[in-house]
Amino acid sequence: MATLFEATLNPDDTPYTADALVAALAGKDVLVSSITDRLDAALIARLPESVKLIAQFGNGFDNIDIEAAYAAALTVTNTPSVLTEDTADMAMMLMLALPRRLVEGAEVLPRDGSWPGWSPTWMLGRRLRGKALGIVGMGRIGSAVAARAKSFGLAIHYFSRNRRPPQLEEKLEAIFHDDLDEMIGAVDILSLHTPLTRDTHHILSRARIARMKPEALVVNVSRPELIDEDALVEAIAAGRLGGAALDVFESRQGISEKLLDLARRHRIVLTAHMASATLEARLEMGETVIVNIRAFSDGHQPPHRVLPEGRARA
Ligand code: 8YV
Repeated sequence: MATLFEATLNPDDTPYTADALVAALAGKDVLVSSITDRLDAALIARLPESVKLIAQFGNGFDNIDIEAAYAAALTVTNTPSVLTEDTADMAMMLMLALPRRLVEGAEVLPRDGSWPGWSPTWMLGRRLRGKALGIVGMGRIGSAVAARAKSFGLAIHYFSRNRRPPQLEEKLEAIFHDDLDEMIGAVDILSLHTPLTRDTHHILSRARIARMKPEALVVNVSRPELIDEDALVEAIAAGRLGGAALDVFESRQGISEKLLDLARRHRIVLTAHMASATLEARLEMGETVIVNIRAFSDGHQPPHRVLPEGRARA
């Protein structure tokens, strides 16, 4: 981007405050944002008039008030597809990590080499094959997770706003549920792949957590706000739920002590919002941002335009 455009970079990766962002955008045409930039209606109202495009470096765009941007005649784009496979890999890794005690197994080895050796009941976990996986949101990432999970011998169940075509269901042997509550009560692992919207905030609510099987696991590589985290932590701590593997969790006030405690006790696996963090994905995300900017600045509809809910693409 620095080669192609007159780019002003945020060199130390510390998210800008609203004031600093507005100041940095004086006279600029494009804002390349990421998930750490909160572009709410108030911030959008303060953007300099020169700014016409918000080119998000990311698939998710819940940090942007899309309605407000649209009303202000700003174009918003994102970078879908290029991080699908890496994110699905991470979901699969987390799905295996808890039942197969991956983190515990890596930590238990004494650093001084004094490990006494193997025994038949050493590090017993639980088998993944034969379990039922419930996918919430069968979009690109959800489908990529389902394809992997099928080859690991999991039975695929899904809940999605729109039922997927029969060819896909057949390929994945996926069972569609139009009732999320009912699916939640039937699966051993629940993996969340829906974007964060007004409708999906706390989609895994306290009431739904209470419906889960007592040994069930929750996997989340999407957004923390999809889960009522207090309810999740309480259920796991009380032994009413098997555990959780979370790449995303509430951290605005620091990671909660209760969450950390369950992680120390290996009831929860926590990773550092890294599901799409491969060199390949980051480069392709950058390329996609450039394609969006180029198309827009040449007067074309950028390929990855994001519109408010219910508005068809022009
Ligand atoms: C990235 C993500 O961390 O794309 C997303 O929606 O959550 C992550 O893959 C993010 O894109 C950085 O802006």
